[in-house]
Amino acid sequence: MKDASPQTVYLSDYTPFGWQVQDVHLTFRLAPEATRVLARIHFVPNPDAPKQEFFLHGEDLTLIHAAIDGQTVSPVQSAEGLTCAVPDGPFLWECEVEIAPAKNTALEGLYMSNGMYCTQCEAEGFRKITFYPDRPDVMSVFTVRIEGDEPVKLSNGNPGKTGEGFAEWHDPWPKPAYLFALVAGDLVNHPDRFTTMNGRDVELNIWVRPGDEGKCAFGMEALKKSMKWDEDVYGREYDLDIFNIVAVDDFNMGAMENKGLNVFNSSCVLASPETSTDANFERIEAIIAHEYFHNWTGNRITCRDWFQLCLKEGLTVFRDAQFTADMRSAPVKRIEDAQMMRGRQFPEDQGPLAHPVRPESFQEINNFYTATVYEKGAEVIGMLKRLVGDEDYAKALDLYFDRHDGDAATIEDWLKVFEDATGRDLSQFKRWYSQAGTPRVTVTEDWSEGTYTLTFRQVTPPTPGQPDKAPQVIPMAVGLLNPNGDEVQPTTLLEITEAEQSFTFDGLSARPVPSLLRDFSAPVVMEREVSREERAFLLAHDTDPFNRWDASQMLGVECLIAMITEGATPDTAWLDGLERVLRDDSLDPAFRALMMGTPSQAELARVLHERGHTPDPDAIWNAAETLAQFRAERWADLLPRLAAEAAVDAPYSPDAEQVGKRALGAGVLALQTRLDGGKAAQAQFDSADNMTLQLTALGSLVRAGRDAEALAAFEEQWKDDRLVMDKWFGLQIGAAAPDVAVERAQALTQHPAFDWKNPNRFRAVLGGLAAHHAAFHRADGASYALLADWLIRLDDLNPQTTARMAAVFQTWTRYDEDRRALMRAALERIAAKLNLSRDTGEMVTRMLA
Ligand code: 0A1
Ligand code: ZN
Repeated sequence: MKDASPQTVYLSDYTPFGWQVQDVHLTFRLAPEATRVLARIHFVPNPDAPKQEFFLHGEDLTLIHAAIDGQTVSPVQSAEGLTCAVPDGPFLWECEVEIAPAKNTALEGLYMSNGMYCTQCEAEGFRKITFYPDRPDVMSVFTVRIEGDEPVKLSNGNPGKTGEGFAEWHDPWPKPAYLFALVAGDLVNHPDRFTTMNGRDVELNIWVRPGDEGKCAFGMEALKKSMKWDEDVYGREYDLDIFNIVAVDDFNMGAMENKGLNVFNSSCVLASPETSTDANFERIEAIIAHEYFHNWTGNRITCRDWFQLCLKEGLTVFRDAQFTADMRSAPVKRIEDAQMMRGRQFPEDQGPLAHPVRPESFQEINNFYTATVYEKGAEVIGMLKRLVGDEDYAKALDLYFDRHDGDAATIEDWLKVFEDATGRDLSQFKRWYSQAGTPRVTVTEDWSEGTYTLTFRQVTPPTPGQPDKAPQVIPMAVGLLNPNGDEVQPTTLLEITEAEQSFTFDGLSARPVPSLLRDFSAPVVMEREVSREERAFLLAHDTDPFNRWDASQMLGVECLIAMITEGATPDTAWLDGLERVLRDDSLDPAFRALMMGTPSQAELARVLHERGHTPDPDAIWNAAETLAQFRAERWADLLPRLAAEAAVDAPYSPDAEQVGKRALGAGVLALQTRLDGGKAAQAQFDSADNMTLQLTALGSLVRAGRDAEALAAFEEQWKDDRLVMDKWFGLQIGAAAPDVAVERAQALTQHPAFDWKNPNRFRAVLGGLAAHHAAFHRADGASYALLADWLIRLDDLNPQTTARMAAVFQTWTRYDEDRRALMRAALERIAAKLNLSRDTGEMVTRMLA
C-alpha cells in the first residue's frame, strides 16, 4: 500500500516501545503464493516507557487470526500496522498471517530468488513478514520452525530439531527483528570449521545454488581470516555453534549481517579466477569481513533507532578497512578509501542530498544507507582513533564492548565510552555526527628566523537545513621536508579546533616544504595555493605514500583544468616526475598502478565546480583523451618495461602482490592500446586464463573500437554465468565512446538476457551508463531520459533500488543551463509518476528542493 502523505520521522521524537518482548516463536508454512506465518509472542509492559497504545507494524499482510491470551481479538488495521486493546500486565500474542513471497518484487521481507526463499529485514522489512514492533530497540530471543519440502531450511542461531518437512532453529542472543533471516531452497554447501580462541568448535557453511560450489573457497578463507582477525585485534569471539552464509542472485545491496545467517548478493561472495576479477576478490574479502564483524558491532551491540545507523556501519566499515589494510597493503587501502570519499561521499556532502553522519530526520530510512553514513562514518572513527591514539582507542573499544554488550546504543553512548576511557571532552568532536558538509581548510605559511608557522582556516559551506556551521575538530597530520628533500619533521598530529588557528615549528635551518593532511587524516578539502614545483617536489620526496600519490593527483587535476579552461598542453614536468616514480622498481607495483591513475572525469567536474567553473563534460572528456594519448606517446619506452614488471609467472592468485602487478599491467595496456590500436589487448584477450586479464583486455578493445568479435566471443563463452554477464553488460557501456554509449545501453535493455528485475543486471546497464560521465551528460539529454524511463518503470517493483539509483542526478545543479533543464525535466517526470514510492519520492523531492 502506498503512503498518500509521506511522514517524516525525527530523531528528537524517540520514545521507547511500551512493551518488552520476552520471546518470539515463529512458524513458517512455506508456499510461493501463500506462505502462512504463525507468531507467538510474549509481551511484558516496559517500565521505562510512557503509557501508549499497543501498535504493531505490519505491511502487505493478510491477517488470518489474532488472539491475546487465547482469546480471539479483532485489531484495527491500517496500511502501517495494527492497534489493539491489550491487558495491563504481561500477555501472549498469537497471530497468523498470509504473505506471497513469489509476488514480492521489492526484495524486502520474505521473497523468492530463483525458486529459493530468502529474507531481507533491514531496515524495516520484518513488518512484511508478521505484525511486530519492528524497531531496533526491541530485542528478543527467536525460535523458528520452517515447514516445507525444500531440502535446506535455515534461520538464525543454532539448529534445533529437524525432520521430514521441517527444521527448527533457536537463536539464544536477543536481537532486533531486522536481524531475523530465513532461507529455504535447493542449496548445496561448502563446509568448513573454525576453532575459536576459547576452543569453541564452529561449523561454517557457504550455501549456494547447485553448480556454484566451485566458487566458495575464497569466501570461506576470507571468513576464517576475519574470525581470527577479530579475535586477535579486537578480542571478539564468535558466539554460536554455526555460521551460515547464503548467496542470493536477487538482492538490493551487497550483503546482510543477520545473526548467524549472513545473506549475500551472489556477486559479493562467489568467486573463481576464471569468472572474478582481482577487484571482485578484494571486495568479497572486505564484505565477508564486514558482515562478520557486524556480529559484534551491530548485532551484540545494536542501534537504539535508525538515526544511529552509523554506530554500527561507520564502526564496521572502519574495522573492515583495518582488516584489509592488515591483509593487503595499508597505503593502497588508504588511497582507495580517499578515492572513495572524494568520488562518492564528497559529491553527496556538497549537493542537495547532504546529510549528517547521524541524520536527524527521514521519510524512508532505506535512503540513508549512504556514503556519508558508511564511509564518512568510518572516517569519523578514524579521526577519533588518531586523536586519542592507538592505546586509548583499544581501551575505549574494550569498554564499549563491556558496557554495551546486549544494548541498543546511541552515538552518545559511543562517545561517552571514549570520554570515560580517555578523559577527553568530545563535545566539539561530536559535530562530526551532526554537521553535514565537507569542511574546507585553507592554509597560509609564514617563515622568519628559523620559525615556521602554519595557519589554518576552516569553513564548512551550508548544506540543506544547515545554513551556519561551527568549527570542527580536525586532526591534521603534518610533516615537514627540507629543501633537499629530507624529512625534518616526521608526521605529527595538529589538532585544529578553531575557525582560524596557527601552529609553529622552531629550530629549522631552512624554510621547509609542508606535507599536509598526511594519510588523508580528515575528510576535508584542502585549499592552498601551491606551485607546481612544490607539488612536484612532494611527488619526488614525500615519505607519506598518500601524499605522494595526492601530489601527483593534484598535478593531474591542475594539468587537466589548464587544458580544459585555457587550452594548455599537458604538463610535462609532472609527467616526467611521475615517470621517475613509475621507473622506481623498489616501489610496490600496486602503489605505482595507483600513481599511474588520473583523476576521474566526475572528480574533475566536482573540482571545477568547487572552483567556480561550470563543468563541461565534453571538454573534460576531450582533455582526458588528449592527456591519455599524450602520456602513451611520451611513455612509449617506459610501457614495455612496466609491462615486463607486471608479468605474473605463477598460477593465478588474488594475493596483494599479483593483484598489484596486474593493476600496473592494466594501466600499461590502456596506454599501449592507444599506440598499437589494440594488438596487445587482443593478444591478452586471446590468451587470458583469468577474468582480470580477460576483462582488462576486453575493456581496451572496446575503447579502441575493435570490440565486435571479442564481445561476441565473450558472450558465447559466458552466456550461462550471470555474474560474468553483468560485467559484459556493464563494460560495453562503461568503455564506450560518449556518443554511442546511450544507444548501446538502449540496445542492451532489449537484449534477451536483460533481466531488469534483477538489481545487479539493472545496475550493470543503467548504473553503467550513469557512471560514464561524458555519456551520461550527453548534451541532448538522451541518457537522462533513458534513466528516467527505467527508474519510473522499476519504481513499482523495487522502490529501494530505484531510489538509490535516482541519486545519479544529485549533481544536476552544477552543470550548464541546458543540461540543468534536461535533468530537472527528468527528475520532474519521475516525481510526477503515479503512485511514486516513498523511497523515490523522498529522493527526488530532496534533489529538486
Ligand atoms: N547492513 C548491511 C547493509 C544492508 C542494508 C539494507 C539492506 O536492505 C535494505 C541490505 C543490506 C551492511 O552494512 O552490510
Ligand atoms: Zn554494514
